[in-house]
Amino acid sequence: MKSKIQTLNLAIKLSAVVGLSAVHNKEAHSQRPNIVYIMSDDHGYQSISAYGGPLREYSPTPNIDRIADSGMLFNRCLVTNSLCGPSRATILTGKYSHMNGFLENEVQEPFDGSQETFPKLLQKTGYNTAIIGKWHLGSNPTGFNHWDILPDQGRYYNPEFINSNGTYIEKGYVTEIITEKSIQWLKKARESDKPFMLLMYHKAPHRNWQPGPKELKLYKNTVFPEPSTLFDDYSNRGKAERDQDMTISRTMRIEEDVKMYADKSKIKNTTLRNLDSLQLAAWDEVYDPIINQFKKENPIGDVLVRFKYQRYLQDYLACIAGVDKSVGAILDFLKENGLDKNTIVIYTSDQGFFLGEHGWFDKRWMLEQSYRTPLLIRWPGVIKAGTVNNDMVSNLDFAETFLDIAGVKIPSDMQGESMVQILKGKTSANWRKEHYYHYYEYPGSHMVKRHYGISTERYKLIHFYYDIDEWELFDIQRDPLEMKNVYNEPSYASVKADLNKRLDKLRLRYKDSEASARSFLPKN
Ligand code: SGN
Ligand code: CA
Repeated sequence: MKSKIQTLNLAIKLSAVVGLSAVHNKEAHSQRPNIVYIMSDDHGYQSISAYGGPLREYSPTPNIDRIADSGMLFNRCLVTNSLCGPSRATILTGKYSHMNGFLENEVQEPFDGSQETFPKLLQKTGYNTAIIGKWHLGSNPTGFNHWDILPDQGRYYNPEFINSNGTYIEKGYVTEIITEKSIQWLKKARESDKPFMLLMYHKAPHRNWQPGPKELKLYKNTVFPEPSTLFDDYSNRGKAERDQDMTISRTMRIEEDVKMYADKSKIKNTTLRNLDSLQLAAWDEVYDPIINQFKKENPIGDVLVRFKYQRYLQDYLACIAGVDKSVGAILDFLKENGLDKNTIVIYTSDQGFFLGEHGWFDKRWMLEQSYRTPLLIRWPGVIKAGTVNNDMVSNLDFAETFLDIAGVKIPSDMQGESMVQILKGKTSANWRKEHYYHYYEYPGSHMVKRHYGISTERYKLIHFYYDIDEWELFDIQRDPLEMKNVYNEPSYASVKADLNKRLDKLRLRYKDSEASARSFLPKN
């Protein structure tokens, strides 16, 4: 009700000056579009029903799907470095990690916030800008009229926030809090004549996948289909696949990840310590029966892997259900407040995620599930509703796209491309046909070896370096599950030679090289 009154007030205020029909015209045409960019943390495209995978019947995402229905769904949005901080730094700067200086999360200097970013440029040219949620770049945000962020990874329950006044705690569940804060900010932003740009960055569904109070029970009895590669033995591939530490069987922790806590009296040593007694009671009501059953059955071997996989998906997808509701709340707010027509809504994740494929969770690889991130964009009047796009786009392109949308000059040292022509349904003939990738965080969590590579529509050529020197080539057309390295097969000799040349050219183009990679190696 309140929102309708506000809409009316605004309309009356403006109609006094220009007349009511002109208001609509003014709002639709002369105002630069608002941008609401929603990003979750570790959301694999496999768990968005609009992407059509086998999970869609079990855990639909009706609100994220609304963006696909009214906008464009991207099938090949690729990241430059599949990890939280580096992806966020690339999105802000429009540059690869070696150019913006943020290569990995763990031994990283904070993000250098003095460099050029798209929020700064939007702010300078008249946008009201905000970041709310998980920032994860070490330094405080720059280029925002308003910022209210989680420190580091943030907590699911009763999280701390940091804003320009300092650190404080909010009671409740993080996805709901970030949504509410965003709506409060949008309410103020709509009162101003300035166009706005909001980055709403969710923490969910990041590990350890703690669902919100409203979603706790959602999937507790659901049995999800298993990926065909759940029991991958990594044959036909190299050391990198064999030596990682990210398997459901070995790496996933039975207590903190799967929530089968053996002794609840030790809760102060776990990530459940932040729940208050009511939140904990609601939690126990759901998990205690599962724990009891688990203790009784005491599964081992493959049965235990299957059990862990099911528990993982139940919690992960319940987190997604919370994010999906958040997207719905934002779309509803925009519509109810007459902002939907002139606001571009983007939904994406900082990277993809393994949901049991290759027996894994987590990300980091230039392999499909972590390299490819979901991207859905709604822009009424520009994007044709219900479009599916297969062009090779990248999180490297986001900064330039937003600047282009806002009519702001794009700095010449940004390394992506504006996607505006693609959004208009007019992909240019020389749009990229190959994409460059470089991952650095090793040694580190999950022990995925450093690698860089090139992907084309059909192939991926990957070089693992640092403590090994191994190459892998995947023929995605013949081997979509990426189970067989064909690098040493004679029949691929010419493909390999061609990709090698193109990889060299990409490295030159983006100013990456062995020397630059070496300069980022740990010094000891
Ligand atoms: C934590 C997680 C890892 C995860 C990294 C990076 N471990 O270290 O599983 O890969 O974050 O995630 S946990 O025990 O703390 O959950 S990222 O999204 O920030 O890149
Ligand atoms: Ca992430």
